[in-house]
Parts: sequence; structure tokens; C-alpha cells
Amino acid sequence: MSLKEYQEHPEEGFIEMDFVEVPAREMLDRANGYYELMDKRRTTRHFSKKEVSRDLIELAIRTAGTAPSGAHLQPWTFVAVSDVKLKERIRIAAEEEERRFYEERVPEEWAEVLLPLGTDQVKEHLTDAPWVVILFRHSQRVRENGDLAPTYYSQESCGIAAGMFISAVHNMGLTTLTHTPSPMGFLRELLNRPDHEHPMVVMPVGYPAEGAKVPDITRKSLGDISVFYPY
Ligand code: IYR
Repeated sequence: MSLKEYQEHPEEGFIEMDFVEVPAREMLDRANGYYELMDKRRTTRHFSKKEVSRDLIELAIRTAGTAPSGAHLQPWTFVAVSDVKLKERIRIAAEEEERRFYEERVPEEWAEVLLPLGTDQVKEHLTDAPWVVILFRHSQRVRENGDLAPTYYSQESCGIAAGMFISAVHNMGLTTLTHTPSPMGFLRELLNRPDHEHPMVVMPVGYPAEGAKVPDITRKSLGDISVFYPY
């Protein structure tokens, strides 16, 4: 519908919401079940080479694509790579950036909080994981007349979509890692994306390697991450 049509018949753009009420007695069980599922999610950097079908990756991306977004512009492209050669090229370029980061650029106060996570410039996950999914954020959109116009809240929108991708991957019984090589502009060239798309996060997806390790860290308590009124 055009802007003018919307202004004249604003109700025409709306349909009935499809909302199925969950019985109150089931709500707590469902809430608990989801919390317990998500609380088992851990980030490992050690992936198995075991294959994962494309169907599963498509479903994780579809789930991420249900995220709310600023003005419903859906300002994201998920580039899913299983091509071995392309994953190798991504790894080589990412490791080059990371080497500079760890050897030259990392400030002490950043190094201090990375230490417990055991990260370094070696990025095996980029070639071990059967899939590497790169989320590109659109800072602009193409209007019907071909002009570029801004998107709104694209950082927030893509952050939400990434979160939904992560929970979808965990729910299907696989694991993913949010990797942010910095700077990561090389991904736009390597993956042929246009100038208004910005690589935001690299997410290898697969099975954890046998005996995969995770850092021995804890999560903040509810009291530490929330405030309720009234107490
Ligand atoms: N990009 C680097 C450094 C890094 C930064 C943060 I913030 C992390 O949570 C983890 C790593 C890397 O990927 O190693």
C-alpha cells in the first residue's frame, strides 16, 4: 500500500492477531522449561567437524527473522557458509586481524577481562564448524524508486535477531559462538555484500568437539540483573 492509501484507509493494513492463550497453570511450567533449557547454553570455542544439514540452518535463520525490528524493516542478511574453501579464506583473514588485535591493539583493561575466556588469535572454529553464519546489519534500505534511505534501530534489531538465532540453535541441540573479529570489514568484500550492509557478528554453528571445554564462569543472579517496583 502507498503512503496515501494508508492515510485514507488506515484500518486496511491490519488483520486479527493470532494469539492462543496458554492456560495459567501451564505458564509457569513453560516459563521454567525454557529458562532451564537456556540456562544450559554455554559458549564453547571448540567445534566438531560433524556435518549439520542445511535445513537446520535455514530454520535457525527463519527463527531469527521473526525478530521485531525498527519500522519492521528487517535490516538483516544472514550469510550461511559451508563451503570449505570460503571458510578457510574467512579464517585466514580473521586470524590476521585478530593477531594484530592481540599483539598490538588490545588495551590492558580489555585483555584483563578476556583472560578468563581463554581467547586468542587462533580461530579453528571458522574451519571446524560445518557452518559459519555471518549476520550483516543494513544501515540503509533501498526504496521502491531505487533511492537509499535510512533504517532505524538496526543495531538493536540485529542484536535481537542474533539472540533469537542463538536460542534457536541451542534449542535444536547444536551450539554457536558469537565471534566478533575486529575490524571485520573484510567480510563484506569476501562475501560480496553491498556497502550499506555491515558485518556484525560471526556465528559458527555445529556440534561441540568431543571433550569441548568452556570457561568456569557463573551468571549474575536475578538480584544482580534486575530491580522490581514494588520490591
Ligand atoms: N575479537 C577478539 C577479541 C574478543 C573480544 C571480546 I568483547 C570477546 O568476548 C571475545 C574475544 C576475538 O574474537 O578473539
